[in-house]
Amino acid sequence: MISTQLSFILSLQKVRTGVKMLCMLHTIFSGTTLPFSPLSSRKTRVLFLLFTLWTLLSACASTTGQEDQSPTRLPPAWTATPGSSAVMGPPIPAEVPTAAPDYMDPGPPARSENFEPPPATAEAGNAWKSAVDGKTMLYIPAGASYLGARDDYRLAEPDERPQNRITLDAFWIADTEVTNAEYEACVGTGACSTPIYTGSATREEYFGESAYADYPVLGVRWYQARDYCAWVGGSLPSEGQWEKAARSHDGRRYPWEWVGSVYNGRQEIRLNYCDAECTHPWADNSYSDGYADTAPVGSYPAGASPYGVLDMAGNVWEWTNDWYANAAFKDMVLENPTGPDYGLEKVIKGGSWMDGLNDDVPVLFRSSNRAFRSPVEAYNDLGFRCVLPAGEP
Ligand SMILES: [Ca+2]
Ligand SMILES: [Ca+2]
Ligand SMILES: [Ca+2]
Repeated sequence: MISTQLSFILSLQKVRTGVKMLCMLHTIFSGTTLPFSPLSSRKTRVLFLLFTLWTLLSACASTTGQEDQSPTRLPPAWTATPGSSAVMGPPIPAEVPTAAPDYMDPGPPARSENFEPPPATAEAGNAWKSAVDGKTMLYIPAGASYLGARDDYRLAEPDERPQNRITLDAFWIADTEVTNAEYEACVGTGACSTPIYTGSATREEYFGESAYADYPVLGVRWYQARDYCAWVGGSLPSEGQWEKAARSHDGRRYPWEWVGSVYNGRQEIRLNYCDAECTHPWADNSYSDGYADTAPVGSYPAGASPYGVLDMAGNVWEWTNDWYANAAFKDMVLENPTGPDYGLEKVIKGGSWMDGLNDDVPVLFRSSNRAFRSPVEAYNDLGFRCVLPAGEP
């Protein structure tokens, strides 16, 4: 405040000095003195006041201009939150992308008019048949289970940690992956679209071929899998639901108890993986599961989970409903978790015919293993299965 008054007085002094110098110059060059003393007449005072006012306004305008060029001013993309002095990063876009720009998602179809809700309660592992696709659904009771790998399991990856104790409502899950014949029936009603790829890794014709009717459908985007599950009246499983169906409530590492081999005690192999038939360099030549590519669904009863769910390890990877995030298990919702709100990839589970063993151990097929794929892409080692809520949805 004091400095403002000082500068005002100084500017007045400068004006007075300027007027006096003009008068002196006039006297020197004209040889005559002015007929009035500067600032003595009323007219001159008015002129003087106007001149002072103009000087002050000019000074103010130039000060504002200097502030505009100040380096402390925020760049346009960085904005302060209204009502806060904190400077935030670039604003998060209001529209979070859920699909590649070239894919227009029309949204899921209505469920089939044949839909009937499954029973609200049953015993663990009880079976019920869907009236829409004829699929056998198995009951997974409500309660606590584990999601993620134990801290002392050194072969697990960081995105499986920390292990969480979650609780889930009861639900029903398909006993096997969705087959070509089942998916074809959905396409026939108009609720589903044809797979992006109709061949498989080793078969030129696969989808639509009667020889492969009972094999898992391949080449479907996440959005197509979602649509099929909407048609049967359910959804893709959350990662929590998928993992509980695979390893039960006791948090075992695989759907079965590990006894040092991919065979059970009766020499029955538990899964379709990259075995002796497989043509990849990492093929395991010591065992044979009978298939170099996908196998008919439910071919490995020795690999059933405690609830009787089949192919939760191997045959094809399976889409889940959840977006993938590396740190999804840190500070997660523990009751009916549904994963991050958004992401770029979807979580897939279980491993496939293309994946091998590590030193005779099916490490990659552990139920807590997580991988991720783009929801708008389709793959020849990835299928899906659906879940239904217990009782009326
Ligand atoms: Ca195989
Ligand atoms: Ca599988
Ligand atoms: Ca992984």
